[in-house]
Amino acid sequence: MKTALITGITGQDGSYLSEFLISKGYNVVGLVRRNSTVDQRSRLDHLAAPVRKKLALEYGDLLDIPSLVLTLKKHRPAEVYNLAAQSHVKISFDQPIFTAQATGLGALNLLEAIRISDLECRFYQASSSEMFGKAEQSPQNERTPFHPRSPYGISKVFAHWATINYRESYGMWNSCGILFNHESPRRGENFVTRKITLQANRIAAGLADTLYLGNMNAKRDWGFAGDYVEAMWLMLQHSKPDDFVIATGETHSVEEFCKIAFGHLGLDYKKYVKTDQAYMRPAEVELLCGDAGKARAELGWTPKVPFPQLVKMMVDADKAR
Ligand code: NAP
Ligand code: G4F
Repeated sequence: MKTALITGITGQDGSYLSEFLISKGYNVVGLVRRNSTVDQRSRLDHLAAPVRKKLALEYGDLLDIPSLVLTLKKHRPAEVYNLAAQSHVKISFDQPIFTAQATGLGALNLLEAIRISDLECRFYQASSSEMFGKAEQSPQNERTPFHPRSPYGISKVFAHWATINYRESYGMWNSCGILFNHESPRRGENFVTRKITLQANRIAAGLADTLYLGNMNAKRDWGFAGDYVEAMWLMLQHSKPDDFVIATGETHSVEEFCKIAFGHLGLDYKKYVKTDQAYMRPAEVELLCGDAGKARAELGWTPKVPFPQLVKMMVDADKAR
């Protein structure tokens, strides 16, 4: 029975990946930060017994190397998925140093911890389409140059190259998944998709009357998180470590997302959505669209949930809540 370590297990992707790996028979170990409440584990609550027996949580932090070494030595995982990060792009402008430490240096800390522990494992780094930023070409693939536009983006570029450098320098089995935006009913409430599906429901229920957004013209390649965690696992089952773009190949604006979400509740978004400068970014990524041809050809991965279905799934889940 294989053991996998997931950093960032309390996040959106961590919860889907845990479920996925447990369904494949893995024992899953998750790194959790100390918090004044245990609320941050709500995305794992549904993993009740007997599945829960396959899940162990260890206190630790990417900024605390001894906690990483201790966890690695205790569990000797065959696979390590580094999903932990300060992952909010706008907030990275408010906390650039912390973001660089957690999202950038954190990955290097984990790579060093693996090296120090003399652990032979396969390592997955959660790289991001934000690294393309002001992209020179569309769609973006594994050969597209990076032009990050935020402290988050530059931190992910650092972590990405650190992962590749440790592969090239020390022969470590390291793969980077360059994932485009992926969403779900478990998405954090201050990312644009979930912010829209939550507030559209509040408006439909008569509990609110306005949704304030930033740049509604921004376009993203949005897929379903459940599909994307399968790609992470496939990368670590591949015959060699490598880097892959994971995307749907379609791009849609924030405004289009609003139209479908409000429309699904029988509302015209134009009556309720207003722009507010507070949600604009100092530098914006205007358009992302990924070419996942390499993942399709080499991993056999394809996305399953189309865009309108994803939006409706999120609206319905918030309605039920
Ligand atoms: P998320 O919901 O924001 O989860 C982030 C996770 O990282 C949380 O579990 C958080 O713990 C943990 N974390 C933050 N700082 C940490 C630290 N210093 N030490 C240990 N844990 C720490 O993110 P997500 O959407 O699941 O994304 C997973 C990963 O994929 C992230 O690295 C993200 O940058 C990357 N990514 C995401 C997307 C996307 O569209 N979702 C696309 C490309 C790449 P707490 O719960 O304690 O805060
Ligand atoms: O939902 P967002 O905050 O996601 P963003 O910035 O694309 O980042 C997400 O995807 C990345 C992959 O490319 C991940 F690496 C990253 O960790 C994160 O998961 O914003 C999407 C777009 C942006 O252009 C933003 O300016 O929506 C625009 N937007 C417009 N109004 C807004 C808002 N974004 C947020 N969060 N809140 C708004 O009110």
